[in-house]
Amino acid sequence: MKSLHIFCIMALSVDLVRSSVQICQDTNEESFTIACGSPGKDGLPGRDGNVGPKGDKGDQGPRGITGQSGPQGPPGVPGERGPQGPPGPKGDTGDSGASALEALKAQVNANEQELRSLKTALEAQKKALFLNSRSSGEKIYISKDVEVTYREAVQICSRAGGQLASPQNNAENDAVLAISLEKKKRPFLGINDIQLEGSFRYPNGQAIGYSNWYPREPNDDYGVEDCVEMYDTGKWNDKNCEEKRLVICEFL
Ligand code: MAN
Ligand code: CA
Ligand code: CA
Repeated sequence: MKSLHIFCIMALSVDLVRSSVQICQDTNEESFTIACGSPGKDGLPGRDGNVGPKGDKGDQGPRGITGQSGPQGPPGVPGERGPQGPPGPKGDTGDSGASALEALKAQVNANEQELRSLKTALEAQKKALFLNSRSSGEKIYISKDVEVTYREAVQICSRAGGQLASPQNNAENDAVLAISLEKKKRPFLGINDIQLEGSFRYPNGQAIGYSNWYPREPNDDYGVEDCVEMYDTGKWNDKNCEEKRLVICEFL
């Protein structure tokens, strides 16, 4: 059988040229059986073979010479419009125009009512401010009807956006006096000599340019008087800052 195989392979090398030898694949054995009879008729074309294994990657070719880039080309033609998408989900039922108008009218009415009550409140505030404040020139003085230490009084006025009353002329002194008489309480002024004994200054640290001391004041009694109170005559007396006096703030 082996010798026949060898013989046939030899014959194949000669006979393939003449196409006179039929090569058939035996599906059971992994070998080819070559029938070496007289040449028959050509058979039907065989089935395509299986795809062979992938070959090795080839070597990289030589790098090309970089050419100069040419001018930019014209913009491309716009693409065709895509197909229309499916219709979206149905929207919520909208208000009718009439009910929207009613809602708007109700809102306007509510706004008008709020405006009326704000105006009323503003008038009341103006009245209260007029009754509780005194103005002199640019300054407005307003009292918080409480008696506290100097430090607390400074805090109250500062938090309100003003400062402790510091009259700089007779008119301003009179405005502060009017509030003091109305409240029947002596106020503390913002003026003090806390920083340097005998050197009275405004809250901003500037030396005072106006004073209205009671006779023989300031006397720094017991060496503890660095704040200033106003008597019911409008005259000033230096006093212990730990005493409690009326709060009168000034606003510019
Ligand atoms: C008290 C205090 C002092 C003031 C004298 C005036 O002792 O009010 O501040 O200077 O009276 O006699
Ligand atoms: Ca003093
Ligand atoms: Ca004094």
